[in-house]
Parts: sequence; C-alpha cells; structure tokens
Amino acid sequence: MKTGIIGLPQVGKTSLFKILTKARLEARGYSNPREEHIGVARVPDQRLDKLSALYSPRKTTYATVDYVDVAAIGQEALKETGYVTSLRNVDALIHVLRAFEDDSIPHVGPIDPLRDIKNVEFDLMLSDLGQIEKRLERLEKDLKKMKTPELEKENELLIKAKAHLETEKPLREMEMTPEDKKRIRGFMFLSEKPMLYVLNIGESTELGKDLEAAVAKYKLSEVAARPNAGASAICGKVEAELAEMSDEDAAEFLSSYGLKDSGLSRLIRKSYHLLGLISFFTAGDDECRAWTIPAHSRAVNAAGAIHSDLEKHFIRAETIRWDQLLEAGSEANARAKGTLRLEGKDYIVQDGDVMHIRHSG
Ligand SMILES: Nc1nc2c(ncn2[C@@H]2O[C@H](COP(=O)(O)OP(=O)(O)OP(=O)(O)O)[C@@H](O)[C@H]2O)c(=O)[nH]1
Ligand SMILES: [Mg+2]
Repeated sequence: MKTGIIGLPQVGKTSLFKILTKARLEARGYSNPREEHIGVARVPDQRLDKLSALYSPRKTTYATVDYVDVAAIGQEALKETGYVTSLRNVDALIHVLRAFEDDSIPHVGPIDPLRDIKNVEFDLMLSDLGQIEKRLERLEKDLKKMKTPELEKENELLIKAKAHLETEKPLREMEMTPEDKKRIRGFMFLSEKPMLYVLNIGESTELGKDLEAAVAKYKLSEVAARPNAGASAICGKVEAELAEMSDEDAAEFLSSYGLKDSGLSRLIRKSYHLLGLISFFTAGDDECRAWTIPAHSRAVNAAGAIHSDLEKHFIRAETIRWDQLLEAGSEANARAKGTLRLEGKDYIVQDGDVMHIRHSG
C-alpha cells in the first residue's frame, strides 16, 4: 500500500517525504525532476509500545506505510505518461498545501490553500475525464461489433462517472456498489483515491494551538468532511528540526512550542487509516509486532498476513483486546478472567486485537 505525496511546486512535498521516511536523499537523486522516490515510514503506535513494555521482547516491529514523492503537479505534468503512471499506482494521496509565509519561496499567488485544492482537484478530474472519454470511444466501437453484458455495464458505469466528473466532483465522492468499484479499479482513476489534505504551516510561538486551529482557519473543514477525505496540519520546518534530534531533546523542543507530540505521528496514523488499514498485534517474549490488514478482514486472512501456512492450517485464534491484555497483566491471567476469547475463521478482526493463531501445520 502506497501513499503518493502531491502538490503544487515548492510547497514542501520533498521536505515532508524526507521527514516522514527519514530518507537521506542526495541532491543528485532529483536530477530527473519527474522521477519518483519511494520511502517507508514507521507507524507510531502507543498500544504496541505498552505491549512491548509488558513482554520486554527481543524485538518490537511496527507497521509501516510506503510514501512516494513525485514532482509538482499541474496540467503539463499530467500529460506525461511516466508521471501519471506513478500517480495511478498509489492507493491514496496526500496533498501538501502551502500555508507558510516566506517571500523567498515563490507560490502561484497569495497563500490560499482552498484555491490550491480546487485547482489540483480540477487537474486530477480532467485527467480522469480524458481517460474515460478515450475508453468510451473504444467501447462504442466494440459494442457495435458485439454486445456483451460486461461491456454494457462498463459503458453505463463510465457514462455515470463522466456525468459525475462534469459536475466538478471527484470520483472518490461517487456512490458505487462493490461490483462497480471492482469494475472501475483497473482504471486507477486519480480523483478516486482517498485524499488527505496537509497544511504546511509556518513556525509560531503557539504552534500547538495554531496546528489545531489550522484546518478551520484555512476553511478546510468542509472539504475534509467529504467522503474518503481528511485534513491535517504540520509545520514542516519544525518537524525537520525534530527529525535531527534525540528523543529527549525532541520532547523538550516539543513542549517549548506547546506541543504534546510530533504532528508527524498524527499524520502517519491518519494516512494509514485513510488507506482503510487497521493493525492487530502478536505479542511474545521473542517479538511484539503490529500487522497490517484491511479493515473488516476475517481472522483467517489476518493469519495469512503473518504467513500463508497459518492461513492454510488455521484452527482458531486466541484473541484479546490490547488494553484487556494489559489490564490482566498476562495471557494466563486473561484466560482465567475469561477476557481471552477463542475466535474462528470468520471472526472480523478489530483494530487493536492481540492474536495468537492456533494452527495444525
Ligand atoms: N519557510 C518554510 N520553508 C519551507 C517549509 N517547507 C519547505 N520549505 C522550503 O521550500 C522549498 C521547497 O521545498 P521542497 O520540500 O523541495 O518542496 P517541493 O514541494 O518538493 O518542491 P518541488 O518538488 O520542486 O515542487 C525549500 O527551499 C524548503 O526549504 C516550511 O515549512 N517553511
Ligand atoms: Mg520535490
């Protein structure tokens, strides 16, 4: 699962990518401005930290999300096949918005994130429309030769999608049946991808308050409440400084700005949930680990995320909520208290479950 970082020129995409993935990019890495860069970020998780404190395992393994840094977006860029392909291949988008004041760094006009959202959204929709129109022309010819129910359904769906886009609404806001979703998946439409808007705000003495107020201040509450969308704010400059510090120094630095935690943790967690992902845990003396699965997954598929053999030879999953396990203090206590459950194949795994898969393999 990959999240693409998009936005207008010079808004802080690469800076955000670097702090998210702690990537040390060489300047020459960007000699080809259209080239994409992929990095991995650890998903911070206090639940896992607490489980680790209980088990003191040799190893603690966090969930991860992949981020892709691409060049600035615009109608020109979206005409390039390579560029569009890298964008189509991601599962969700982060749109970085300039909200910091700095006269030395050019922007398309005065700071206005909502205008920038509209413009970029428009470009994404235009790219999808072009693709739909091409496919519809092809379908018209094919349907003249031979009508099949599948082609007719595709035709109908694309006509509906086209009409939706023509009202200037992205496809992520179009209602679709699960069958339609499957049918449309192969197109990898850009405006269909879940979207997290991220305001890159300037430094201030009351950064904690400013970060909290930013979404409302820049009037993003409404766009953030739309289907498959969300909004958050960070201060790229401060985060970049934090990334260079030891944990202790970082904590002191955060409190000097009136911040409880780094905005980065919140941002990573938001983008993880935007992808429709949840975590379950395995806990033991050897390793405490977060595993990533799509929300609403069955226990047997969760077992498969660990190892395909566990899926094949699945018998039952000993399951307990992470906080109930902590409260009990050990699995044995939890079993005695009756909070440790035995779940079957079809159990729908909940975010924060701790599972031990019993298998016959
Ligand atoms: N003042 C200030 N400058 C920033 C901030 N974030 C990024 N910059 C500066 O803005 C410039 C562009 O940052 P990048 O991260 O390269 O932006 P980008 O969106 O990747 O730019 P392109 O890929 O060229 O479109 C750099 O000079 C950064 O130092 C910020 O929060 N505050
Ligand atoms: Mg860049």
